Formats: sequence, structure tokens, C-alpha cells
Amino acid sequence: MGKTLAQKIISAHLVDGDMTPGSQVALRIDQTLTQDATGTMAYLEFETMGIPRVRTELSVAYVDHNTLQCGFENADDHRYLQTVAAKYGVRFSRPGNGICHQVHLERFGIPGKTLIGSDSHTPTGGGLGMLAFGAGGLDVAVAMGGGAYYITMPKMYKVNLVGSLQKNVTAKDISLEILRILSVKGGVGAIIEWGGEGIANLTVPQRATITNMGAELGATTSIFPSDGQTKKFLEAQGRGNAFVPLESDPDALYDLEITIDLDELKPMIACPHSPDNVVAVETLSDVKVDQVCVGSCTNSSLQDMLKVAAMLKGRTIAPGVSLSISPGSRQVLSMLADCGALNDILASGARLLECACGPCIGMGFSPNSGGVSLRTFNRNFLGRSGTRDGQVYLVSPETAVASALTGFITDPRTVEADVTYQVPAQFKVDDSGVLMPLPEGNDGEVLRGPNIKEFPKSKPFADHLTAEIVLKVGDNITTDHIMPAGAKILPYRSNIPYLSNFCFEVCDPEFPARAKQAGDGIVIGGTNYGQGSSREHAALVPMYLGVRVVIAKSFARIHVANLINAGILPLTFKNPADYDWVAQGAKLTFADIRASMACGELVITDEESGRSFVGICDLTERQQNILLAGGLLNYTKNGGQ
Ligand code: MIC
Ligand code: SF4
Repeated sequence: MGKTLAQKIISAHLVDGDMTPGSQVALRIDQTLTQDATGTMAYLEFETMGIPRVRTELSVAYVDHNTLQCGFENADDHRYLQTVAAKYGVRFSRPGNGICHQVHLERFGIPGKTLIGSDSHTPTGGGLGMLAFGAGGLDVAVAMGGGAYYITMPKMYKVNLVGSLQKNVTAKDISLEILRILSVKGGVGAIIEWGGEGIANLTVPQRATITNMGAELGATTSIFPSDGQTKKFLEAQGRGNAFVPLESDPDALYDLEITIDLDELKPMIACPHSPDNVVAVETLSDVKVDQVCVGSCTNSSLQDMLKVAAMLKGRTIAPGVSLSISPGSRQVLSMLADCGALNDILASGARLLECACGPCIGMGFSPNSGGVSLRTFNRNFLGRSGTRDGQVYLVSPETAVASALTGFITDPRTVEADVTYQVPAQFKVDDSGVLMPLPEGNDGEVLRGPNIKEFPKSKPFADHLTAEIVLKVGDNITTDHIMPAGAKILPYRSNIPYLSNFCFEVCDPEFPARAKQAGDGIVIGGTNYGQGSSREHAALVPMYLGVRVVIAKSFARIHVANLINAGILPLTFKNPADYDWVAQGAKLTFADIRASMACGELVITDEESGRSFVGICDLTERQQNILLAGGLLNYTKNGGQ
């Protein structure tokens, strides 16, 4: 039987385990990336491992999230990241150099290599034929130290594209369409491979838009073959020698196959507050728009920006609309400036923001109260924009610009004039925004600011635990609910005690105080608990507040790994109906934890009523040992692999 492309890359990097779906595999990791919001924690963890230099082929530390410097905190963190990277052999992409995924695609991605990044959109690299995963910071730290990355061997899904994209229908619309079909949990436990005749015309940045938003499907990762388009992109970046052709075997088997007919596809839009709340743009044409944002790691390539500039050329945006443009990298910005397209953008009345995540993570540019904001981004979770009642819609750059021009949600196919633009065959290569590390054996000093607080310590599990249900929440809880981001809180990503004041703020502002008072705590969740970001803070902060166990109907992949790494026991309801009667405030007892973990089921008893239910504990032996040790850091320190 033939292999899929993902199976081929996995088997070439297999350190341990067998490749049967559902069993655990350990992979050798060639490259890592971190960004600043998760990176400080990852390097603090790396430092505690006592390894003198990273052992990957390439590791890059980016600064792109916390670029507003409203006090000393972010600037101190940037300085910490720059000095720690220099000392341990990591390249440092300076603030302003661009969004990690965009820069990594342009300058460092290599087909067939493995990459993990402390950011859930790391699968962007799949657009280049890389096997790229989002992971918690601690997993990235371990990989930097040469350790393997453990995942559950995924199932294989295939999406076949047939036909070709019609005018002003884009790769973003393909992403939104697959979210409409599969939902935000439809990709859980699977790698999504893209193929079919329709991919031949998709450029690498367009493919990267699609693999980027595979994160919103909950997929383990997404990947395109490495073909003529890949070669062309790498050559344009002056990296033609990194090209290798890669594809699946023709007789490879998939667990699910879906076909999307591009000839039929329309511009799509995700309505508030979930990326899978998707309808055709044409159905919303009377909705008035207050704000439009173009950028983010999903849609900030040169190709996207040239199209945007061409659509804006000679026009002005509607008076009621505020339009922001954030180019994905310094390369994109500088090439826009060189060819004059930047002027077309500015003359339209748009506001130019830094080459960074910016509004996507609530770092400025929050919409007005109740404002309708159209964004080319990948997430529209409640409150993420920084405005609690903001109405955020996700769209393509074409729909974004068409709507900015009219002031209403507008199907870009109705914009009359034909726009033309040309992506140059050669890109402007200037890597001066990436600093090389100091030579091996250096005695570089690592500079830490007062905002960096000690890493919280988790407790090993005893055999018996009684704890209170400190919070009960519903389905699809995101990491933005658990540990919000935004300009006010993000600067404290290396200060867990301060961050803890905001934990679950969107669901229940009383949560932090209640959890602290309870001592040992339990959180009850619905399906797909922890979807969204890779931020390990969504596990570390609850751990700091005393949460020992999360019982949910199901979990998102990266979050469940982060819970285990932080020493929090994740359990799923054996009978989902038990979710209905367990109540916030109740005390639950877990007996014989060690033996029950090993047999995969824990009996949990409600103290007051004496009623019991079963929690499934689907953990490998290694994961059990991590929990018994009180988290991955303790486990690694004790010599665990
Ligand atoms: C996001 O898009 O939510 C983030 C911010 O990039 C996160 C990482 C973080 O929380 O720092 C992600 O997607 O992993
Ligand atoms: Fe940055 Fe937004 Fe991409 Fe996250 S999703 S990496 S915040 S641009």
C-alpha cells in the first residue's frame, strides 16, 4: 500500500512508536520557531534544562505579537529573547521584521523537513510541503534540546480541488469553505493533505493561507505537495537549492476524501464568533461595516498586498470605514514601497500598521463599541479583538477591500473594474532583520527584566484527590476564553501570577478568586475544550490557580498536550450525559489514581450525593509518568525522555 506525503515525512523522522493511527509516535524535529508571546516561557523552560546550545538544524525566535511598547514589559521581553537566542544558537528575527509564519515561509521553510513552533499557525509551512506543527512552548523547548516531539499518529484526510478559482474568489474562500464543511472540530486527530488538479494554479502563499487555517479545523497539520509552484517560490526567494519534489503515492489511502469544485466556489465569510460560522458573502450585503483589517499570518503575503493595492488604486475608502493594512514582513513592505503599490494603499485612506500580528491578537486597532469589523485573519472568537461586543467577520483580502470601498459587506465579484497586478519573479532578499547567534562556547549574558517571574511549580499526583469544581463551561471553549490575550494582558506572558487575574475572564470574572480559595480545583468542559491557540499559559495559569483536573466531553490536540505538560489531568466523560448533572461547587473524589490511570478509566465520586461516574484517561505510559512527576519539566529533570 502506498503512503501519503505526511506518512512519508513521519516515517523519515520516526524516533519511536508505530504509525498506526491513534498510537503515539515520537518525531525528530529539524526546525523550531517561537514567537514572543509564547517564546519567553519556552526559553525560560529551555534554560532550566541546562543544555548549552540548541540541537536542531535551525531555530528562530521571532518578535511579532507584543510589539506595542506601552511600558517596559515588552521591551524587556524583546531584550531577553534577543540575548537568550544569541547565547543558545537561535536566530533572532527583530521586531518589525515580520510575522513569524510569513517570514519563516519566505526565508527558512524547506519541503520535507519537520518544524514545530510555539504557535498554533505553524502549519502555514505546510504550504511549502513541510510537516509543521503548532505546539506548547515546553514541547518546543524539548525539541530545541534535541528531544523528540510526541504526537498521536493522525488519520489522513484528503481534500481534492477541481476546476479553477473564479475572478475575486480566493484561497481564503477555500479555507472558509472547508471550515463550513468540517467545522472547528472536523479536523481533530487528522492531517489534511491538499491535492487534485486545482492545486496546480495555487501559489505557495495561497497554499499557505489554506494550511494556516487548518489550525481552525483542529487538524494536527495540513500539507501540500512540493511541486513546480514550490520550486518557483523558492527560486524567487533565492533559495532554489532548498527545493525537493514531494508527493503522495498514487495508491495512498485516506480515511476521508472531500472534493471542492473551485468553479462553483463563491466568496465566503465567517460570521461572529466562530471561524466555522460560514455563509456566502452575497447573503450579507446589507450589513454596514465600521472597520476593515487586512493582514495576519493568513493573508499578508506580497501577492495579497499587491491585489489589495490594485483594488484600492485611484479609489478612496468609504467615510464610515477605518481600514488597516499590516504587511506580513519587511520584505513585503519594502517591495510594496519599491513598486509604488504602497502609495496606492496610502492614497486610498488606509492606515499602515507595523509588519506584525497587530489587530489579530488585539494589539491595538480594536473596533468601536458593537462595531462590525471585517478581517482577513483566521480567528473571530468573542472578545479577541479587544472589544467585548465587537462583531468580527473573517473574509478574503478581496472581500475586505470591496467592503472598505462601499462601507457595506460586499461580494468582490460585484466590483466592476478589472484589476491587474504582477508578482515579481525575484523577491528582494535582505536578511538583515534576522540576527545570527553568537558562536558556540560564547559567554553571552542573558538580560532579564523585572517582568519575568518564576515559572510556576506543579504538584505530582498522589493516589487520592478530593477537589472542588471551580468552573463549568460549555462547548468549544477556546484558549482565548481560558487565557485572554490583547494589548493589556499580553505584556505579562512571562508573569503567571499577574496573568492569573484574567483567567476565564470572558466566562466568569470571579473565577480566579474562587479557584485560589478552593485550593485543588476541577474544571468541567464540553466538546473541543481548548481549541485555538497553542498558548501553554491556558494550562500553566489554571495550574497556578490550583486546577488539577479538567473533565471535558473532548479536547483540542495542542491544549490537551499542554495540560499534561503542566501536570493537569485531562479526562473525558465516558458517558457524555454525566456532564449534565455535575455541578459547579460540588466536590469530587478520585481514588486509586495511579492504578486507574494505567487501566484507562477513573471512577469519580460526587462527595455530597455519593453518585459516581467514569472519566476516561486516554494516556500513554509516558504521559502517565509526566503527570505523576508533576509535569514535563519535572519529568525531564528526573531524567525522563
Ligand atoms: C493566536 O493566534 O492566538 C496566537 C496569539 O498566535 C497564539 C499564540 C499565543 O497565544 O501566543 C497561537 O495561535 O498559538
Ligand atoms: Fe499572529 Fe494572528 Fe497569526 Fe496568531 S493568528 S500568529 S496572532 S497573525
